[in-house]
Amino acid sequence: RLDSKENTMGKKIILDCDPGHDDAVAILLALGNPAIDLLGVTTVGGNQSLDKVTYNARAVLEKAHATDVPVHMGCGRPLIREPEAAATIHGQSGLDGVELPVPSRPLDEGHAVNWIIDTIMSNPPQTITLVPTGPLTNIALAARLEPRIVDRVKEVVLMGGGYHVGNWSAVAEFNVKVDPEAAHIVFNESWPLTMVGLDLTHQALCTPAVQRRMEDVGTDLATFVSGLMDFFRASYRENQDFVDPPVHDPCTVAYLIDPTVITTRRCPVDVEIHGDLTLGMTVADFRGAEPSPEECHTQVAVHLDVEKFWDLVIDAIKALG
Ligand code: PIR
Ligand code: CA
Repeated sequence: RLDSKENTMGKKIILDCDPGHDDAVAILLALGNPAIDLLGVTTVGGNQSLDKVTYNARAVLEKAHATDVPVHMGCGRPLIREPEAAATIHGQSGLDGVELPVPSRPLDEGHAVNWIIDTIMSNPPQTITLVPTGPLTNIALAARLEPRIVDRVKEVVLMGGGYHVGNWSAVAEFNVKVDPEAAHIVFNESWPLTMVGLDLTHQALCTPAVQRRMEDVGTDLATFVSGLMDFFRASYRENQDFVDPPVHDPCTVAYLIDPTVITTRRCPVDVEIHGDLTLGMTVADFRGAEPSPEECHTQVAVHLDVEKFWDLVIDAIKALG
C-alpha cells in the first residue's frame, strides 16, 4: 500500500464512517488508490454502536495492513434523537459474515470532533476533503465547535440522503434519518457539498459478475471483501427487496478519485426536521435552470459510470495485495 506520508500527491481526506459493510469497502478504496491520501478514519454511531463500528474500522485497517492510519472515536448517539442501528442490514457486529483480525494498533486518543478540527486547522486552507459515510453527528458538532472549518475545508462529499428514494422510510435515507438535526446543520453550512444519495448508490450493485471479479484477485483481502458482499446481499434480499446489494459508501471516494465516474446536478438541498411522515427527507429543488457554484453550494449525484466504479474498487483490492 502507498504510505500516506509518502503520498503527497493524493487528495487528503478524512473518512467519517460507521463500518458497516459498504463503509469497509470505502476504507479499502481510499487506501488502495494513489489519488487518495487517507489522513485518518473517524467513527460515529450508526449502523451499530460506536464501540462496535470503531472496532470494525480498526479491524478493516488491520486487514489491509494499514496500521499507520489513525482512528479517532466520535459521537455515540445523535444530537437529539435516540440511537437507531441498522442491525437488520449489517448484523449484530456491524460487519457480520467475515472473521475480523484483532487490531494491533491501539485506538488513537482524542475525540474525533477535536481531531477533525485540529487536522483541518493545521493544514493549508482548501486542502482537506471531508467524506462522511455515516450519520452526520461528528461533522455537525465540528462545524459548531470551530466554525472556521467551514471556509477552510476543500469540500464535503457525503453518502446520505436521496432526492427520489428512501431506505429508512418512504422518503428518507438511514444516515440522514437517524440524525436529521445533524444533517440539517451540515447541509446548511456554506461549504461546497456533494450529496451522493441513494439515487446514485442504488446504481452501484454488487452483481455476481462483479463479485467473481473480486474473487479472481485471489488474495486473502479479496476473499474478505467477497465474504462481506455475501452477507450484504443476503441482508438486502431479506430486508430491502433487492437482488444484489448496493455498495453505497465507496461511491464518494470513487468520485474524488475520478470525478467523471459520477455526473452531478447543482441544486439547493435542505433536510426536513419537522415532518412526521417526511422526517429526514433531503429535499432537492430541481425547479428552474441549474444555478452556478457561486449561487448554490450544494449538488447531488445523479449518474454512476458503473464500469469505471467497479474497476476502481477491484484495482484497489489488487493494489492492497
Ligand atoms: C443503512 C445502511 C445501508 C443500508 C441500509 N438499509 C441502512 C448504511 C450504509 O453504511 C450507508 O452509509 C448508508 N447507511 C445507506 O443508507
Ligand atoms: Ca455507512
